[in-house]
Amino acid sequence: MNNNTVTEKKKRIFSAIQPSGTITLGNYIGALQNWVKLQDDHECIYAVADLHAITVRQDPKAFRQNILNAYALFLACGVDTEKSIFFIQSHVHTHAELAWILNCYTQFGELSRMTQFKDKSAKHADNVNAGLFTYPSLMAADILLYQADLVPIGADQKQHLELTRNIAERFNGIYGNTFRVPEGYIPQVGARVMSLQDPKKKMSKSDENVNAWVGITDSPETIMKKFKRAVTDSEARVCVGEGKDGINNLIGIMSAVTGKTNDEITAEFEGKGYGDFKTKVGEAVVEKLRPIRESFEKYVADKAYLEEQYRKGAEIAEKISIRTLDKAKKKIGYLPR
Ligand code: ATP
Ligand code: LTN
Repeated sequence: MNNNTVTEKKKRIFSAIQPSGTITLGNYIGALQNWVKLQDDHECIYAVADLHAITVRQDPKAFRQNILNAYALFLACGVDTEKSIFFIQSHVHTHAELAWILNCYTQFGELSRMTQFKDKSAKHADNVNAGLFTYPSLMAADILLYQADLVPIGADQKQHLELTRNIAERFNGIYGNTFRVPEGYIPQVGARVMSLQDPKKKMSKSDENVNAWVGITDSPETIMKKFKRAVTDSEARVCVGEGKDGINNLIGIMSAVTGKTNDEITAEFEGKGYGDFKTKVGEAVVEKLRPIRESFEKYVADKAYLEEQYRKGAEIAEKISIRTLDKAKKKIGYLPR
C-alpha cells in the first residue's frame, strides 16, 4: 500500500456547555480552550447544552438570548464551523430520545452518588426535579450519539464521564458493541479554576459573590478589579505551596493563559509582592479575553449568520446521531417504522 494514500482516521471529539447567563474564565480554561485546540487534527462536534439548562428555572426571554449569546461566544472563542460541527442541543431530537433510553440502563444508586446532583439539589432545595437527577443520562446520550473518542471537559465533569462509560459498557455488554466508550480530555493546567474569593471552591458562575468569578465578556476594568481583590494568604511569596490556595490558583490561571510554566512564573515574580502579581495576572487575562470580547460583539449582532450556522450544524448532527439512535433501538427490539 502506498503510504501517501493512507490517512489515519481522525479521532472524534464531543463536548457541550450550558448557556447559563455568563460563561466564566473557568469554562474557558477548563474546556473551551481545548475545544478550539482540538479542531485542527480531530473531528469535533460541539453543542450548546440548552436541554440541560432547564434543570433550573429559566426566564423564557432571557433564556432565548442566553442560548444565542452562548452560540456567538463560542464562535468568538474560536469554534470554527468550517472545521467543526457546532449546533444547539434542543434542535436535534435524538438527544432527548436516547436520554430516555439510557435512563432505563442507569441505576438510581449511580445517579444518587453524583456530587453535582448533591451540590445542586442542596443549592436549589425548592426545585429538586427529576431532570436534575437524570442530567447525567442526557449528558451520556450527547456523547454516545456521536461515538466520541474524547470529551474535553474540566475536572468537575470527570464523574459524569465515568458514568457515561459505565452506561455504554453496560449497554454494549447486553446487546453487543453499540456505543464507543469515550475518554475524558482534561487539561494539565487549569482543569479546576478556583473561586477568586474562596479558593477552596471551584469558580462557578452561580456563585452569588460576583467577585468570585470572571466572565469571558467582563470589561477590562471589571476583570482588573476582580483580580486585585482576589483572596490570597499572608506569606507574600509568589510560588506554589501548600495552604496557598489563592496564589496556587492565580499561578494556574497565569500559566493557562500565557503558556508559561509555574517555575517561569515563580522566577519572574521573585522578590515581588502579591499586589504586583495580581495586577499582572489580571492584565494577562484581559489581553487573552480582549479579542474574544470584541469578536463576540460582532457575532452577536449578526443574527442571520448565527441562524445559518446553527441550522447547518443541527442538520449534520441529526444525520450522524440518528444512525446511532437507530442502531440502539434496533438492538433493544423496537420495530422499525
Ligand atoms: P456551574 O458553574 O453553574 O456549576 P458549570 O460552569 O460547571 O456550571 P457548564 O457551563 O456546563 O457548567 O460547564 C462547562 C464546562 O466548563 C465543563 O467542561 C466544566 O468541567 C468546565 N468548568 C466549569 N467550571 C470550571 C472551573 N472552575 N474550572 C475548570 N473548568 C470548569
Ligand atoms: N454537564 C456538562 C455540560 C455537558 C457536557 C455534555 C459536557 C452537557 N452535555 C456532553 C461534555 C459532553 C457540564 O459541564 N455541566
